[in-house]
Amino acid sequence: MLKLVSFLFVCLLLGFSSSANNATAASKVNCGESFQSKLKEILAISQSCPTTYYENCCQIKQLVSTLPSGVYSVRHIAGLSPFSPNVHMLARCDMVTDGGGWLVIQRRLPKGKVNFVRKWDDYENGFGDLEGEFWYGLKNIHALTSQNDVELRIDMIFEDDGSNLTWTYTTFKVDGASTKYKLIVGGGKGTGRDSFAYQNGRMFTTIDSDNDNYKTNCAYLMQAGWWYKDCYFSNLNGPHTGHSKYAKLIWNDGKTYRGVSNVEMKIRGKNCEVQKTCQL
Ligand SMILES: [Ca+2]
Repeated sequence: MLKLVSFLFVCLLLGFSSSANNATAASKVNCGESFQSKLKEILAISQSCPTTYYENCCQIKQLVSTLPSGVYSVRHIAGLSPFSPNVHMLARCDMVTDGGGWLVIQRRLPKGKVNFVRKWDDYENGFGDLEGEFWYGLKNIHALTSQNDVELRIDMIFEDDGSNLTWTYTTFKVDGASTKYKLIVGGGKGTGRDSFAYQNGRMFTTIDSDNDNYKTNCAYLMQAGWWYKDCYFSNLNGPHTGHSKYAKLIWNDGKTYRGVSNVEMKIRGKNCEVQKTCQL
């Protein structure tokens, strides 16, 4: 009985925090210390309440600006996937970079152990570990980019000298299954060659679904799934250790192909305002 009462209490609080969880209500949030601490507790157990969710990483960031990057529950967007164990969707949120509120759709870490040489079904539904390396799934990325106008940010670290590179895009959409999840990307800003926009307009290709322009299958040649043309200037799902110079995790900076150790691809709604409404 006590368990039930506390469950209902938490759900009630969740309902409150959720209803307050939008851009207009964010400024009314009570920023008292006890509320903040209760909110953190609520976020941690939010999966217990089947009817409440946070829309996206931006809204969580707006609610409590000091929450760290990590895995949170967000709105259920595209049916069952490895990242939606129940009615909630799990997502990795970057709460720090450029004001935070980013939902991470792809992540690679140095010497990561997740196999990215996968077939169509895996790339469609998503795979990996949100605490480590993962691909969020074409279905999910399509849903997220068709519900809302988003910007895309790609942060990379190069293997050779540990330097950073960031590219941002004002247009990013992944079309639906009927077009093989065609990539629509534009408005790139960064340094050197825009090696992601080169793939603009291309369909997704995996080792078992060849939708690229090349005479054979680029995914098989380059050991990943990607929006290959004939074939690429970027291969961010490639293996850390490739069987050739090009069949690996790589980015062309305008001068040469460079191995990449870390990547995060992340999206944020253009209407996301991440001004700090609450401070602990
Ligand atoms: Ca081909």
